[in-house]
Amino acid sequence: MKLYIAQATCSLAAQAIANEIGLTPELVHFDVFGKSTTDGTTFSDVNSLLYVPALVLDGEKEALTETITITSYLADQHPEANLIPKHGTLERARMDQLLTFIATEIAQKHIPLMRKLMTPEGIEFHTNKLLTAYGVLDKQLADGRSYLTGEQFTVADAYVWATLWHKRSGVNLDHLKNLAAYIARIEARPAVQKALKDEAELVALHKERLAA
Ligand SMILES: N[C@@H](CCC(=O)N[C@@H](CS)C(=O)NCC(=O)O)C(=O)O
Repeated sequence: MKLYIAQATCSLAAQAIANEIGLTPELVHFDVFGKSTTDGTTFSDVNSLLYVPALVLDGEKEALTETITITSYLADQHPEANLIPKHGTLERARMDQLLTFIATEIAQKHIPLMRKLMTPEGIEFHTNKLLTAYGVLDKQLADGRSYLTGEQFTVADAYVWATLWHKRSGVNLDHLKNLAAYIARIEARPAVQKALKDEAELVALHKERLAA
């Protein structure tokens, strides 16, 4: 399978989950600004919205898109990795609730801030929404649990880590100590470190090819 990624984006969640499972998808880098890909694919043919992550499964023409869908699909296919609760359970409904919260209250709130697309009122609105959302996560971690839903690392943790863009958005999270300790735990995971290393190597290769 082929996983389309972009530098320092939500595609890191899909990489981390693939690594946790031990999958080795072929990684293709999409340059969000220049629009080229490392393998020469026209990315709009993969995802007309030009969003990563996009996963092309073996034998499938149409890519699977949306971070939640890709990470959940991979995790569902490998229940032995314990990255997501089983479909049809209350635990799964709560996981889906959390993933939707991360997508809508965190990831998509960051993007216009990072891209400097907002009026002062918009900046204040989105900043407050992000502070509230991260505050909710910090509170959830206050009982000393290692990860958002307990002791088990899940797709939700991969997604929070991959979208921790507060520095680029200008949102100060220094007061959220539980969150900081939790992120450090995630960053210590070999699967997460491998995702960063693979991404950095691929981005460097892409730059070299463009410069040649
Ligand atoms: N709804 C999509 C949005 C994904 C998304 O926003 N991807 C960003 C990176 S995190 C992207 O590819 N942006 C490229 C662009 O806007 O051109 C999802 O949740 O996966």
